Amino acid sequence: MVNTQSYTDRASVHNSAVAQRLFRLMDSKKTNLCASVDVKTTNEFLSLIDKLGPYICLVKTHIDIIDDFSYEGTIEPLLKLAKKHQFMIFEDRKFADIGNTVKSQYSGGVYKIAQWSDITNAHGITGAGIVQGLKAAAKETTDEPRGLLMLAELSSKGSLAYGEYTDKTIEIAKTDKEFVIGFIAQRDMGGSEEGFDWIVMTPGVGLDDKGDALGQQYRTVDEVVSTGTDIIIVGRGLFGNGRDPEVEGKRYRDAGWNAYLKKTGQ
Ligand code: S5P
Repeated sequence: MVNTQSYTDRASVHNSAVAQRLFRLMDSKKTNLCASVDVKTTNEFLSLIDKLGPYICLVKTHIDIIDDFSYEGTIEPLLKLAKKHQFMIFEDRKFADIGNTVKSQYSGGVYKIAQWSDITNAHGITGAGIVQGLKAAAKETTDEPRGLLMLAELSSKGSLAYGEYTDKTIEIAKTDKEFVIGFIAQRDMGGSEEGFDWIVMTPGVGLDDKGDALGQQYRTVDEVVSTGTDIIIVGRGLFGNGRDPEVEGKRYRDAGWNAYLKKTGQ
């Protein structure tokens, strides 16, 4: 059953400090829009985020596609923008290895994701050790709260993540309901029936396009929110094809918020 409680009500009962903060932020800024900023240079990245900042609750990064990445040049200004505009950060790393390996990948290397990203995500393919490994890395790296999303379903054509795979990924999520805050999925994952409160974030959202040439498939904001999405993830719909990120940011923010008000009967 789709969760029809308000974000604020959910904030007051959630086990995770990351989820509480996110829900409160969404209600205070009146937005459930996550901007996916897949661009190649630090300049483009920061200038896009500065423009989209007022309309979003979350920025989703693929930090490894930035050609001129540096911690000082890319991450420090990103953290300043997060303060200025009040949004949280989600590195879409899609971890998919054994616990011991993801532990090092999350905390170390060039990107040091656990230091700066509030939320990250992982595939269930290797089993529940991935949750334990990532949680251990978060605890060793920082005192700030961190949250994990499990990839239960994907938006792309021919994805193998459905049926039993999705069900088993939900079982993995249940192994730690403080660290795992929800799913990347296309619909409600049954949280509210079972006493869990999963946050469902959905990519593959577009108001103008049906998909791309490489298997991406888009659904509309109303479609995804009415079937259980809490946060809409939009990338090229906001800035691709010469689109104006300020115009589109406002448009997707309003569409997402109106769909949420409709779903929760407010
Ligand atoms: O199922 C998925 C999961 C993810 S995280 N489908 C996706 O498209 N994504 C990510 O969402 C993808 O990696 C990309 O960063 C973003 C979608 O971007 P868009 O430009 O197609 O909106």
